[in-house]
Amino acid sequence: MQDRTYTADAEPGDDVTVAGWVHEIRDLGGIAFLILRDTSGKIQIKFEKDEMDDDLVETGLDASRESVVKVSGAVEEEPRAPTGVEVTPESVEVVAPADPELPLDPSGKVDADLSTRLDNRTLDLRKEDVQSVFEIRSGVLNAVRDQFREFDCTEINTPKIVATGTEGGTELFPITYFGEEAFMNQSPQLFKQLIAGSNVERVFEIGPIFRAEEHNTPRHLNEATSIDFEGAFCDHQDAMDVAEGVVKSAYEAVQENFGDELEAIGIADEFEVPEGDFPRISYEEAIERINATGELDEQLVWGDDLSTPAEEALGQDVGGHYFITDWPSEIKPFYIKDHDDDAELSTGFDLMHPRMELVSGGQREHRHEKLIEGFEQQGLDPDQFEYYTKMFKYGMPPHAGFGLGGERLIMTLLGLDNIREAVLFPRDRQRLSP
Ligand code: ATP
Ligand code: AMO
Repeated sequence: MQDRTYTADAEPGDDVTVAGWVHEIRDLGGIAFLILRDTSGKIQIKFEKDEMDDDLVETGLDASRESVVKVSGAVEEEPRAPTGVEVTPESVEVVAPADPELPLDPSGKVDADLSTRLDNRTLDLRKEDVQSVFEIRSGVLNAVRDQFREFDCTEINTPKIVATGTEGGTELFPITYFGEEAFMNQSPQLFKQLIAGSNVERVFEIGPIFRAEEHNTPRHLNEATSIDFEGAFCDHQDAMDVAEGVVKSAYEAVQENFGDELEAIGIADEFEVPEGDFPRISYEEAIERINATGELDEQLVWGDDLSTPAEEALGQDVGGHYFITDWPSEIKPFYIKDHDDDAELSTGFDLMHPRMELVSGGQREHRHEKLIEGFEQQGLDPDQFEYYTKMFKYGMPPHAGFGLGGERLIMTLLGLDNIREAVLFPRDRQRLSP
């Protein structure tokens, strides 16, 4: 609409046409107000019943909440109006009426449960706090892209329909691909390595990953957004530097550009950009510290994975973002390289937020024979991965990388309780539509 003015741009003295949703109608008798809402904010439309055309007053005041209306008129200063200005209408048109029975209240006065919100996402997104989450999500992905470009990375896109899994055989969604068994990809892992081994050298991808996890938790999705990095001639320390830079860039961008949105979400006062270097704690030290908290029923021993209570205990102890490094080789995947001087210790790392894991990464095994050995040790058939392993015969440089869960980044950054709040249309055990 070329002739349309955003409500936020309406200045006293302007003649404007504004269009948006009926947020609220307040009828005080002789005078009534329609609060019109658009993407930029809200504006008050004033109806003086005795002084205005009856049809115009009726059209405006009979419009049901959430109907789309278009109003033309003059903007005037009015200190009592919520934004300090109001429009005296010359014409009012109902562009799209709304059924008065709304499944949820976009004004936010009546709370709806998450399931109702997700079933009616269009209405849910009309709430300022919900819209703000997704404005911030978009801004975070922009900041992350900019940060990767600063690190000389090329953005890539890899296939999501694949022949083999990489992150543990039980979490694959099988599909039929022209009569053959195929899967939805769990991670761009093997593809990003294949590209980092070319002249492209440093790559990143922001794309969907699919995990057929049966469980229903506040921090797992069946379709998530993975922010992946892979760099040739990088080791695990370099990859940790990149992961730290990317996470910090997200916080900095939000601090710099999204003050109003933080306000709308109600966290402007407590939002902080993480300061200083993220501590790098070895797995060995991590389990000692967790055991020392006394929070767990059973003491952890070398080789144990960290349970959610263990992660939480350590998160509280550390109090900010931190890395866990030097994991036991046996609990990291085949593509993670072991330390040269100790085959029991891997170069794998996780980047943790006090609430949960955000990132996994490590240096990769780039030596062909060792890679094949790693497959066999993990009970995988290297023949199935020949498309990948054979490229390691033609000059595969040392390389390292990581995967960062996009929704976990947003969820922890904004203090959201449930990861589903960070996705427009989440896929979980119970939810396949919308
Ligand atoms: P990654 O995929 O790298 O392992 P993650 O955070 O998804 O990252 P998981 O191994 O899936 O890690 O799970 C980590 C922890 O999450 C588990 O040790 C467990 O404590 C917790 N967890 C997993 N499934 C469930 C579940 N169904 N209910 C509660 N907690 C769970
Ligand atoms: P990993 O399996 O740890 O590692 O995944 C990386 C990060 O992705 C996020 N994530 C999820 N987020 C929401 N729901 C899920 N079901 C889910 N699963 C994973 C987490 C996790 O830390 N290929 C390796 C990465 C690498 O080494 O480069 C990988 O996929 O934030």
